[in-house]
Amino acid sequence: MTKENITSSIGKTLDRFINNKQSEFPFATGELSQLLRDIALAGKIINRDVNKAGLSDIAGGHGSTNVQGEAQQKLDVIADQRFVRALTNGGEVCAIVSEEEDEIIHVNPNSRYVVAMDPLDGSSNIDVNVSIGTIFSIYRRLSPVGGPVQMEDVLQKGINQVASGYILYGSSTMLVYTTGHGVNGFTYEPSLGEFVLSHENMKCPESGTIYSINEGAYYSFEQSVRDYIDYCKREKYSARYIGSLVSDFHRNMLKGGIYIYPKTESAPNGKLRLMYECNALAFIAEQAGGVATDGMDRIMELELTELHQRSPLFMGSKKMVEKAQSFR
Ligand code: AHM
Ligand code: MG
Repeated sequence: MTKENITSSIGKTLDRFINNKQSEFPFATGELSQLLRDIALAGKIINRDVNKAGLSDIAGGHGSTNVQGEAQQKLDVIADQRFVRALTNGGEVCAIVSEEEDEIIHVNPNSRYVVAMDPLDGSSNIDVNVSIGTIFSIYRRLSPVGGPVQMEDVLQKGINQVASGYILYGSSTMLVYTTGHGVNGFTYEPSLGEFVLSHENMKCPESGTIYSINEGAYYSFEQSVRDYIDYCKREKYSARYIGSLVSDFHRNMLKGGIYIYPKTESAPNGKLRLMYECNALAFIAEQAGGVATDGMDRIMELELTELHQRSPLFMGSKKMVEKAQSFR
């Protein structure tokens, strides 16, 4: 074993990693650490559900729509319930905003943290055994602890996030998170029931050759986006689009690439939700050395005026996002 192997933290469990990190902050109270553990627990439960979806009666449509009018899958609804239950029982959050719920869910008024999440992203892939993910974002409330949660506690800019992350249910299950001190990834070891550190201090290459966009909508994109796609083709880049944001983002972060969900004719503000999709992943992207914009401005500095607000998203390797924006 080399010295490098011995000093690396690879193989450490998520619990131990979180504990060690907490002790690096002298006044940490442990609430955020516990909250991250609660999220990991919900992730394990959803992982179990996702893995046996084809065998139990939880695949397919739920017959309902969410606040944005999108058809909900049974697993969307189950994942939402799992998270809300885990975070409610954990007691570390005062409010939850979920893609699947119209309004703020008020939880423990004596807690300091707000969680925004997409419990199961990539709805169109749930039924067909393709990778899907959970996305989460954590804020500290602005109003005093003990009182009712206010809209201002929830509608905070992405730069106020204290932590964010995602769980990817892929060929293996991974939890990736940041608290603003780099990005670390943990692979789930099912026989141990533990997330184990596998990707320490993840970094997004400055440039790459993968572009991820739903090219089927080419003719409803702005001319500048079409021009960038044409550029990618001339450069013989690889087109890779899973249609699950977490999976497309994760691959591009590891290999170097760009993910784009621009404005379209039918979605003039883009499709993705600013709070719990764009901001959450933008924090990870930036912490890994990447970039996230709406095609012009930094995602994490955009004003929020409503819970389920949408935004265009250009995210990934720094030089690729800059190049895409140069066609404007
Ligand atoms: P969802 O939250 O309803 O699952 O929608 C978000 C998903 C992203 O994961 C994915 O990148 C995108 O929608 C795909 O949309 P499209 O099918 O328009 O390409
Ligand atoms: Mg989503």
